[in-house]
Parts: sequence; structure tokens; C-alpha cells
Amino acid sequence: MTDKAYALFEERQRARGIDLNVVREKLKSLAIETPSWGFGDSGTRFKVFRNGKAARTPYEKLEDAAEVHRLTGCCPSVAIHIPWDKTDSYGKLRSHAESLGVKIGAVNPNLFQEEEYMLGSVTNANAAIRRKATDHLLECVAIAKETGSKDLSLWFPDGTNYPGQGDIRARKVWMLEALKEVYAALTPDMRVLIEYKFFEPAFYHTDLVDWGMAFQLANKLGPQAQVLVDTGHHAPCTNVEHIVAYLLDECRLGGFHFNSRKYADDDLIVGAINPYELFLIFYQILDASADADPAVRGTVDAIAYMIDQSHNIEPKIEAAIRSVLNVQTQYAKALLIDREEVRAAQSEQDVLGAEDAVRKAFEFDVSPLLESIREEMGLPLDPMRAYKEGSYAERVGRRG
Ligand code: LRH
Ligand code: MN
Ligand code: MN
Repeated sequence: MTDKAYALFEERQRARGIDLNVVREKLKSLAIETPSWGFGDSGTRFKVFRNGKAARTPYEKLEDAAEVHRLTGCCPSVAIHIPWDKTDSYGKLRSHAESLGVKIGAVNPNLFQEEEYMLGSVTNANAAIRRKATDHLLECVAIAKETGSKDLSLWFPDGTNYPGQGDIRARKVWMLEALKEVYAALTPDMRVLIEYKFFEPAFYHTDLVDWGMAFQLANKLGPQAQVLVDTGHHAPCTNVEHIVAYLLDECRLGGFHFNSRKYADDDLIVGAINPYELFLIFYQILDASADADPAVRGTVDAIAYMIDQSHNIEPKIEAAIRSVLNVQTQYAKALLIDREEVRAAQSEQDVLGAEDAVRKAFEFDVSPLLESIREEMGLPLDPMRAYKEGSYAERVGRRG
């Protein structure tokens, strides 16, 4: 049944001139990082629902993430959040991850939970609080060195709620000061990925409100600083793929926090609301992967694809699997875009021809392709079903 479906798929793509060997190799090497915090209980500011089944310790979170990797074959690393994942030995945490067949990925400092950060962390008007916040960032660099992580993901909750509340220019200077210290502590193979967000928790002004400010900061810091695009951190109607293309061309796109947004920073399952946006993001990335400039191609190769979702009502592991499969699906579809066809239409200024060349790839059913690859990799053809029927789900069911 699968063979027949794949044979038909193959025939069709071959007729379009798509090299399925390239497509298959690219799909097999796609790596998506899951977030430790996506496996623990989380919620909104209204309520954290506890179903008693979510991972309770950083160690259990790694175990759940490893199960997602075992079933999907494409989640070899797990991002951690400090102090949510604070432990007495990061070396032990690293060994635990490695014994499960995964690695610790990006280290995310947390500057939003201490009382003192109410009026800002690295941009607080109080120098002692700025010092504490910067020290936490430096602590995270040290943790990254211990866990073998190469990326520090930086998101700042800093901002103000009312006009006049803060000195916006002074805060801009303080932010740069703190980040310069962090940058100086990196080893040459490490990066800082700077995340922006258009509002929340601050509602009047946010110190790093958009990609332009994150980009400018990265430029000031140096080549090991890049921008992190969290898909949920944009105003409705923002053309996220345009931002992606721009940052790629500037060699400043470091990675993603994938999630879905309907209204603001909803942190829903990836691809649940607007899968076409995800597809178009991958289209820009794949287009840049064929750029004449090797620096742009190198930037594409180093993109960290990370998920940042915190499920409120969904079972955690299934939700992570769903997100991973959705990313894989949209990536597979984008790989079917005939970029030569797009180029030809562009050079003829054929607006609808170009749009058609992109959109039609989105309309293919890629499940025979994904199943065939899973088969080749010795993975379950339907990872979600395999999870539900497997013994790990039973084990999780006994938690609590
Ligand atoms: C902020 C954010 C950031 C945090 C995560 C928990 O909204 O996207 O990446 O680290 O949520
Ligand atoms: Mn994020
Ligand atoms: Mn967010």
C-alpha cells in the first residue's frame, strides 16, 4: 500500500523534474530541537493545569524528549531553561541526555521570574539588579560550556508599561553593555541568539521589540551574535518569511522558536494555525541555501530549528510529536518547490506563474514520502500511533 502510494508520488515528482534523492537526504538530516519546558506542566497566567502525567524534573523532561526523538528520528537535541532546569550537576544532566541518545541544545536564561526583575533585568535602572541579571547570563554561558551546548538563546522580558516610566535610551545602552559581557565570555564556536517580541509582559514599550533591534544588537556584538525568530512574537499580518529572507541575506538568522499564533504569543502546536506560513519560511530558507554567496549558505546550514511551545491543555509528548511532524511536513512540501520554475516566472515577470510554482508544492500530499523515509530509517510509519500504543505512554500514565 505504502509502496504503491510512494511509486505514484515518485512518478509525479520525477515528471516535474524534482530530484527525490536530494529531497530525501535533506529530509533525513532535518533536526528539530524540542524544549524541556514543553514537557513540564505549564499554562497561562490564569491557570496551570496539572494532569499529573507531565515530566517533573529536568531528567524526566529529557526522557520524554528522547522518546520523541526515538519515534520521529529528527529531534536529537533538547533546549533547557535555567533555573527551570536547575540541577546540582550539569555534567550529570549531560550524561543523562547522552545515555538517552540526545544532546542538550540551547541554554535559555530566565530573567522573568525573580521579584527583582519587575522593572527590568539587564535594563533595570538599578545597577545592582543589572549586575545580577548579567551574572545570570554569564552563569548560563558556563552551563552551556558544561553541557556542550553551542547556543545561548536570549529573550528579555524587559520593557515598561507607561510613558515616562523608563529612560528608553539609557535602557538601550544597558542592554548592549550586558550583552557585550556575555559575548566576551563565549568560546569561538558558541553563539548568542537574540530573540525579540513585540509586547508582553511589558505593554507600553519593550526594549527588544522587533527583529530590527535584535539585528542591530547582533551587528554591534559581532559575528557570533545572530537573531532568533520566534514565530509567535509578531503582530498579526507580519510577513515573517520576509524577515527570515532579510536576515538570511545578512547572515544574521541564527534560529527559530517555532510555535503557532492566532492572536499574540499563544505558544500553540507548530503549524496548527497557519501551516502555509511555515511552508513559506522554509521556501525562503531553501532558496537561500542555493545562494551564490557561501556565507549565506553557511548561515542556512547553521540554523537552529527549535520548538518553543508550552501546552496548556494538551498531553505534552503527543503535542511535541504533533509539532515535529508538522514541521517535517511543511519542510517536505517546500522541498518540492521547483525553484527554477519560480526563477523563470520571476524573470518573465509572470506574477501568477511564480505564485503557482510556489503554491502548488504546498498542495502535494507528502505522506507517502515521509512514510517511505521513516521506513528506510527504521522508524514507525506513524509516530503518533506508535507512541499511543507503546510502553512509554503506559509508563507516563503511571506518573503522578
Ligand atoms: C518568551 C519566550 C522565550 C522564553 C520562552 C519560555 O515569550 O518565547 O523564548 O524563553 O518564551
Ligand atoms: Mn521563544
Ligand atoms: Mn514566546
